[in-house]
Amino acid sequence: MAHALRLARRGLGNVWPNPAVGCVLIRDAHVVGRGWTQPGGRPHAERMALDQAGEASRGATAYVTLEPCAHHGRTPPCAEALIKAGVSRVFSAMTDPDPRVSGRGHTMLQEAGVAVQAGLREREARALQCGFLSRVNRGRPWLTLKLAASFDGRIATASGESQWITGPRARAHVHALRLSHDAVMVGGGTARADRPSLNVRGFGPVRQPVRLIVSTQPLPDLPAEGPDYGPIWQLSGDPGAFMADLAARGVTRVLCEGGGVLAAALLRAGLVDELVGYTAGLVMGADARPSVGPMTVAALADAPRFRLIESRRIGGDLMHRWRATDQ
Ligand code: AOF
Ligand code: ZN
Repeated sequence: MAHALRLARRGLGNVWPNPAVGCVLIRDAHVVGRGWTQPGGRPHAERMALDQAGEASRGATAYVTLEPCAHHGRTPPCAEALIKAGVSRVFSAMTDPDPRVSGRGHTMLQEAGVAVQAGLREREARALQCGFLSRVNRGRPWLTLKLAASFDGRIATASGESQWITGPRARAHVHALRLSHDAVMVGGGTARADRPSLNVRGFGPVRQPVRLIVSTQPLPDLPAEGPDYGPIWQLSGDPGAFMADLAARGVTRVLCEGGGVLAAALLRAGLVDELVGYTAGLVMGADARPSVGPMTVAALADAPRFRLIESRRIGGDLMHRWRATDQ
């Protein structure tokens, strides 16, 4: 299952609106098939693993990071495919919250005589599936807020100079972070001032994230959609409402890259699930621009709280990740 979880991770950011699932087929202590959800969400992980295994799937054990699906989409359900292929045992990490599945996949397998054990490494599977779970259960995408700033939390000098605060290694890491999200979001001010590319570079041909710009003003001229750029969607109004709208359009994971005004609005609305900070060894002082704009926090108890989940050195900078305390 650990192997299946690692395979599943490959789909993050390029399988929306579907979850990123991994599947490993074992027979006689050998891996006979490995699969993960393909770009765009299809084929599903199990289909890929079964195709790889061919006849070797007969009598095999499947490790799947999500309950195999039970609904008829463009292709037959994975539960049925596993049964037909003669898989004799299925370990799944968690039940699929999609109302078309939600337990039916496990039941279908059991009724066909396949031994099913659900809940293996469930905590890790849920953490990996946070975007899909958020879309289905909360009706909004998972939101990661990334801030690259000086030691004292500043993102530009008073005159607006911001290139570069963090080093090349940290900036390359941001591209990997973008790659694992369905969409990359910035505020209108940042879009006009910095003209950020909001694309993924350095990973070969990939499914580019949707570019999201939060602004009521007309957008600046930005590169057209193509192999190097995702589509552009303009958003405005109440953050809770546009986040719900994004989920309705299938988006499961959003990475917001500022600026300070948008970051403050998202934090104030309690919409930020994860913070990713890149902190540089540079001090700019209170007259420089802050990474988060005014939030009018009256008491410390009203400030959104996060718990540290990872910290490490990247090049000459510090990368740190934090989860909202309710996540
Ligand atoms: C699986 N394996 O790899 C994935 C699953 O639109 P469809 O027909 O592709 O179905 C999407 C639903 O299938 C999705 O909402 C989720 O319930 C499940 N995703 N299931 O067995 C997979 N990605
Ligand atoms: Zn399926």
